[in-house]
Amino acid sequence: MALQAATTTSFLPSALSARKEGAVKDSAFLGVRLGDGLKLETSALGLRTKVVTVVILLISLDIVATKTETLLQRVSTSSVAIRAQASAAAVSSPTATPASPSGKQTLRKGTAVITGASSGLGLATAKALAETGKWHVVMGCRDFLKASRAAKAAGMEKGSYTIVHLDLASLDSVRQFVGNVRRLGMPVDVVVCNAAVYQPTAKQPSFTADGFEMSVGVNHLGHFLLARELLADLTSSDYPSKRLIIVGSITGNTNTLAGNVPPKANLGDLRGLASGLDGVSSSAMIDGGEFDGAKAYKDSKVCNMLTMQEFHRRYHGETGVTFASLYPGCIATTGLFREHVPLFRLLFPPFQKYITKGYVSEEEAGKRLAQVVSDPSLTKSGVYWSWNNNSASFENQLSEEASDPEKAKKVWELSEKLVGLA
Ligand code: NDP
Ligand code: PMR
Repeated sequence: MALQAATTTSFLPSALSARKEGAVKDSAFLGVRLGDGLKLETSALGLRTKVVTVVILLISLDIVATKTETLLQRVSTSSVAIRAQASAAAVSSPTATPASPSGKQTLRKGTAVITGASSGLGLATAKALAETGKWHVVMGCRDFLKASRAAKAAGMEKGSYTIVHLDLASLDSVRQFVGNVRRLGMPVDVVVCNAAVYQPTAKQPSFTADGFEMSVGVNHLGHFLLARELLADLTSSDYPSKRLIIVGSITGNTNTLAGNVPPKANLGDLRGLASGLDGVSSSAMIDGGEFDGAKAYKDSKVCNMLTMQEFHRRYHGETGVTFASLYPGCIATTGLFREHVPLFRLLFPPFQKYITKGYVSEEEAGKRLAQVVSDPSLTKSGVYWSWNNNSASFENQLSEEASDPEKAKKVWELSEKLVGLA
């Protein structure tokens, strides 16, 4: 059920939300007020010492992590010229469901395109939707074999999904993906922009095939082009509730405690984005500052949430498509944290489970995103959904920056130029 945030402060999860940007000035961590309307509630006051130790550990880890040379693979501009190939498997074209004995035509199977469906939230959502028997899932993935194994391991029925190659780190690949999806001959009823990379330990930026800093290139610009291209397909779908969903996050919202953990998201005056984020003639960061992998991720999430709203303003009236974003909860076990130091990966899930209480399993998060895809009560457009501790959805409030219409317009226009749409 959808609940309005305005009436449900007490429904907010421990994943804290605040009404006003200025409400976090006097923030402190545990069991104390963080200014008007922003409070971290924890019943673990007796555990204060342990809690403080874990917090200090996490903070130190983060500092250590940012100071540690990343050992992980760097993707150089030249090495990412991966050609997209249509790798469709198990195609089953959804058709209109025959009339029921009562003579009423029931809803045909919907088709949902989900990017990054080879693990974590994307896979859990694909599984949740496929299991209903009401959805065919097109899984847009960069690693076909991984996606295929993941779908099988998740128990997804052959015929309930199609894997199509998509590397969001290449605009060519995005365009080919769109062509390949069209060639499947299925309608496109829902698109979920879910894939993401997070590079908190990277000392230096890495770049997409088109020369954009990787986090913003994949999480925002690749999806921006994909969503713009597939909007035409959504518009022409005859499905009763067509939706475009762009996954956001609490950490991009500075009206929350999580969003105030440094480095904070801040797009500044967009000078880096305006110059192409190439790290050569311009900074690799949207605000034009020094490269910081964690900030680049959070900035990309702000772009995701702004883009959803700009889509809503420009196209909801004309197309009837519902545009939405969400924070599914802290899914602390996913591959998103693969580049973080091992100790962080060990401590982060219990920290989120027992201290912030913001933790959700991949399965639960998948059900939440599946709700945004298909629940008849979540048809409102322009909304950023969150869930309270009873797993009830509510319309959440975005930070000042993540809901700034002027910034959304500028991000849109600059992104259009970068991906070759303007
Ligand atoms: P995962 O790392 O498990 O999933 C990310 C997916 O994105 C993977 O399938 C990955 O593919 C794919 N991907 C990465 N780079 C590319 C690329 N260049 N082209 C195509 N696909 C790519 O992380 P999560 O499931 O946690 O993240 C999913 C979404 O949820 C993200 O948008 C994230 O920002 C958001 N989110 C996550 C939260 C969390 O606590 N985990 C909280 C709030 C939001 P591959 O399998 O090949 O690596
Ligand atoms: Mg957080 C209610 C408190 C809360 C919530 C819901 C999250 C979610 N985090 C919270 C609080 C804190 N975090 C506090 C108090 C700290 C300091 C100890 C803290 C630290 C922290 C780190 C170092 N948190 C992190 C990191 C990461 O590297 C993660 C990140 O920022 O990824 C971008 C992260 C996250 N915390 C969350 C969520 C959902 C994330 C990761 C995923 C994301 O936003 O997509």
